[in-house]
Amino acid sequence: MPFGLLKYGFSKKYPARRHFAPRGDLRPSYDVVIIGGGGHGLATAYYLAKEHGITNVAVLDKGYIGGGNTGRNTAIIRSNYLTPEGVRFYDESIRLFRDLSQELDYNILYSERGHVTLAHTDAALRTMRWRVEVNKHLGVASELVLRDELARLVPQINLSEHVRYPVLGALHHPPGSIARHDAVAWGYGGAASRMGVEIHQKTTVTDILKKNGRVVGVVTDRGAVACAKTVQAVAGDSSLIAKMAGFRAPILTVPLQACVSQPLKPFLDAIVVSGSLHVYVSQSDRGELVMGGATDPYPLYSTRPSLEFKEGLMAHILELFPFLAEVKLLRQWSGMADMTPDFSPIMGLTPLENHYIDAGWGTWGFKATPVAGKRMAELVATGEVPGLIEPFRLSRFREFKLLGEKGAASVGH
Ligand code: PYC
Repeated sequence: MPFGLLKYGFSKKYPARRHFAPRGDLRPSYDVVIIGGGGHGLATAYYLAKEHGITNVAVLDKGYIGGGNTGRNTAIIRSNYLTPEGVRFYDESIRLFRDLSQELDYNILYSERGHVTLAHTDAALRTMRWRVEVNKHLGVASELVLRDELARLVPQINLSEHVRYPVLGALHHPPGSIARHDAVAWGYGGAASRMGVEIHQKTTVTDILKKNGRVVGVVTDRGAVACAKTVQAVAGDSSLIAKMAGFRAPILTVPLQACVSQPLKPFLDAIVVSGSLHVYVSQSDRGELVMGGATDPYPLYSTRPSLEFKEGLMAHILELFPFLAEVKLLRQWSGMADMTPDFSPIMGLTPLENHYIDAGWGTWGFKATPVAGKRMAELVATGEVPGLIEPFRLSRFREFKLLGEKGAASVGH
């Protein structure tokens, strides 16, 4: 038995480490206030402290860590996007994810499985080819596979030609991975907290104080604090906080539901996606199938799951894996997807000089957590927009420089 385990098990001198220092009073002022204690906000705080030595930072969250969208997704990580800007950005995220457990001294259960996006039509095959070429050009492993190779990669898929949507081929992306989503937030939060960052859970920002086009502080339900800079990283509430800051974000918020089955013996190694059937599924280390489908078809701020979604998703899952018919579901949940017109996120400067935005993640916020945090921290610390996130600037909508990424969505819209 490892010595560490004995030490912690038998001695009162070694209490288990808390994730974060207990919440104290808010200080009168901070160098940086980060609104939103999800993965992105905490990762930004971590890289501010670690790479830029800025530790007079408060992360404010209206709920609890891991309780928002960070814990309400299906934890898929990939970089097989359609636009070169998207591919480069998510590729850096994968590189950071690979070493994250060691970097944070916290096991995020990162597991590289391969990601398979099924094509059921010629049009889908064409888009896959396009993505493969963009990916390979940028050094990202992706390939088009036809039915024989697919049968080898994922032998459990129903490849019959006598079904509604026979599978023609797939985009295979070996780096596709899963991780434990809330552990990513706990890991970043814990490491940031150990470097002096304050994490204030159950602290709601109710206003942003401005003077001469600059932020001077924020008002919270626990009092006002002054600050030199603010970052908003509040998936699901992005338009509301932007409104407080005095500008409009081109975002519509729609619910995205998902569910998890009872644990099963491991049978599915790859992450399997079908855009035509509106299905994505992976098997967690606990054996549960983590499954999701299309966004709800209307904007809404509600995390209430529906029976209609579950019935529709199960019908589609059974077309791919008919042998799952008797499997029971354990849980169902809903997250909020902040959709932009071009399906790419918004990162960088805002009309308020010292207020920075990290928003519009739609259905890919989790997989961007490390890179968004690292590059937002660089922006906040240096005032220079890093090249990797510059294409995602808010002003692109005014400039008609959109970054159409819908063709890379796993989620139906
Ligand atoms: O983009 O891989 C994805 C994804 C899966 C579920 C939500 N987004």
